[in-house]
Amino acid sequence: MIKEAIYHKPINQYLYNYDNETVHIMLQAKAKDLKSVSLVYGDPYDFTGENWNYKLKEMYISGQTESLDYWKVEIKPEFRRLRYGFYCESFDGQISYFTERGHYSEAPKAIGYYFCLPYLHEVDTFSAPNWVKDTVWYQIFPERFANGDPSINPEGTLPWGEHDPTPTNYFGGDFQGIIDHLDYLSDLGINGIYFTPIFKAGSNHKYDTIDYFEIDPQFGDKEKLKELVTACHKRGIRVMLDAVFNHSGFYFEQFQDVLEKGEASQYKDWFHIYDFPVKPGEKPNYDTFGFVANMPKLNTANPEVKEYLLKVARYWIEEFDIDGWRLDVANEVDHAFWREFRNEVKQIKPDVYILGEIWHDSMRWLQGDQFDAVMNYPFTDSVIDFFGNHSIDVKQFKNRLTEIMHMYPENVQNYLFNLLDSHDTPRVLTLANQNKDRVRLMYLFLLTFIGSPCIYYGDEIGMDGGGDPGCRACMEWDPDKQDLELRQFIQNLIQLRKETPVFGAEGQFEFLHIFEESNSIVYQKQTDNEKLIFVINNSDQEQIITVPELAGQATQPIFADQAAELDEHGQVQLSNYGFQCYKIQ
Ligand code: ARE
Repeated sequence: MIKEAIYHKPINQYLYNYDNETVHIMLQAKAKDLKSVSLVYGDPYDFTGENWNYKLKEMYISGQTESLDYWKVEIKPEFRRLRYGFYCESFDGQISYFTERGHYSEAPKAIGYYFCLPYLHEVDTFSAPNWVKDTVWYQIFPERFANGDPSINPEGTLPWGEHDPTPTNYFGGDFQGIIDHLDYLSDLGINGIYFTPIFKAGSNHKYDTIDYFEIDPQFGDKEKLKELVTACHKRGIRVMLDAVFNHSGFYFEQFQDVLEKGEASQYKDWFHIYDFPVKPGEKPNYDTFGFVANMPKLNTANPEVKEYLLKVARYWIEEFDIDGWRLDVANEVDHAFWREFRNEVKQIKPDVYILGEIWHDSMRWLQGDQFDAVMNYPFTDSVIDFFGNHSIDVKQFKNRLTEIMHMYPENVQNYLFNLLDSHDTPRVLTLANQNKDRVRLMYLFLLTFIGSPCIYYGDEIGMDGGGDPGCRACMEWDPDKQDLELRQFIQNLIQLRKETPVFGAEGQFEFLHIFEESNSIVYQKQTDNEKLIFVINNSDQEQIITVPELAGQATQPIFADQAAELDEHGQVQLSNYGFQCYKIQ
C-alpha cells in the first residue's frame, strides 16, 4: 500500500454538499494500489457507552487516470453531521484506517481522530441556475457580427469583411445587425448569447471601459439594447453580458481625474497607484491588466469602487433584464468582492448566471459563495490537443478529461461553460489545421459532454482565423461562402441535445474504452432510464472497433456519419474520423 499517495481533505471536491441532504466524499489513491475502500462513518454524538457507533459503506472508483484512482461515496447523514475515515485494503494484502491523524492498523477509538463534517448547511450548498445546463451558447463579438445601422458607424469604418481584422480597425457591427439575424440564431438552435463588452469604450473590443453606464454609441443606444434583449427573450434566448471589473479603460472619468489632479484627486484610491504624479507609458507606476497601461487596475477593496461596480452589476439586470454576467479576468479580483457581487445580483434575480473567466483550476471560486461556473479552458485544451491537432494520444486525453471531471464537485460540472475557442484564441478550424473532419468530432464531443457548451460566432459556417486579432473577422453572411454542411451538422447536434436529455447535461458521462492503436474512444451517457453509447474514430484510417457493451443489444443508431455497421459481436466499422451514437433500447 502506497500510504503517502492516499489523500483526502474535508473540503472542496473531496467533501461537499451534493444537495441539501447528501454529501459526496472522495479519496484519492495511487492508481491500481487499493483493492477496496470503505467509508467508516457515524454521527459525532452517537455512542454506546464509550464506544462510537460507526458503520461502513463501500466506495466505488469514479475515475482512473494513469497515476490516480478516485474513490467516491454518497452519504445522507441522518442528523446532517459526520465523523469519518477510510478503511483501505490494498492489492498487496495490507489494510489501513486512514483518518485525519494518519494511518492506523485498527479503527481508532477516539472520535477526535476522524475527519469531520460538523453540519450540512443548506445555505452552503452550491447551486446554479437550472436553465444553464440546458443552454447552448453562442458567443458574439459585437463589432464583427453584423452591421445593421451604418448611420452609427464609427469613424473610419471599413467595408464589411473586405479587410483582415487588426487590433484597431472597425467594421461597424452593431445591435441592429444582431437583431436582424436572430432568426438565423434561432434556426441554428442556440438559446443563449454571450456578448463580449458593449459599454462605452475606446477600442474595437471594448475591454477598456470609459463609462459602465453607457452603451458604446457604435452599437446603438439603451433603447436598442432593450429591443435586442426583448427580441432574444421572445425566442427563448438568454442574454449574458461581459463585466470588466478588474480594470477600467484609460479614459474612464475617474482615472482621468487622477491623471489630472494627482494626489488631490478624490479617486486616487480607486486604483493601485505607486506614487504621484501618475505616469502612464511603457512602465506605468500603477497596477494594470497585464502590462497594458491603458487598462488601470481597479481597487475593488475600496468601498466606493465596490459600491460603484455593484451598482453597475445591478443596473443592467434591473433595467435591461439580462440573464448573466461573464466576469473578465475574474481571478485577479478579490474573493471578498465576488462574494458581495453574488449576494447583490442574486437578490435581484435569483437565477442570474455568474460566469468567471478563469483559465486554470477554479475550485476557490466554485464553492457556492462566488461563481456558478467558469470558462472551462482546461476542457478546451484537452479537446483541441486530442481531436484538433493530435498532440496528445487517447490515453492522455482520457487522463486529462478524468482529472477535469474530478477537479470540481459533481454538481458544479453541469454548469461549466465549455468552449472550443473564443475571441482570445485561434479558431477551432485553424487549430485543426483546416481539417473539417476533426472539427466535426470536436463539436460532437462538445455537444454530447456534460456542461453548458458555447459556439463562437462563425465557427458553425467554417470560419477560420489565428489568435487575437485573427479570430475576430467579420461574420461571413454570403451563403456561397458558408460551409452549410458543417452548420447543418452542428444544428442537428443542438437539436438532439434539446430533444434527448441524456444527450446533454442530464446524462452521466463515462469513458468505456480507449483504443491506443486506432486512437479511438468509446463513451457512454446515461440517465436513470436512457443510455447512449458513442464510438469515435479519431484517426485518418478506417477502423473496426469492438464494443462489448453493444454485443447482442437492441440498439438504435441516432447520430452517425454513415449508415451504421454494427454486428452481433459489438464490432463497429468506422470510416476515418467516423463516429456512431447508439441508443440502447
Ligand atoms: C491587445 C492585443 C494583443 C496584445 C495585448 C497586449 O490585441 O495582441 O498582446 O493587447 O498589448 C482585451 C482585448 C485584447 C487586448 C487586451 C489588452 O480583447 O485584444 O490585447 O485587452 O489590451 C489572460 C487573462 C485573461 C485574458 C487573457 C487575454 O487571464 O483574463 O489573458 N482575457 C480577458 C478577455 C480579453 C481581454 C482582457 C481579458 C482584458 O477575454 O479579450 O483582452 O480585458 C493562458 C493563461 C491565461 C491567459 C491566456 C491567454 O492560458 O492561463 O491566464 O489569459 O493564456 O493569454
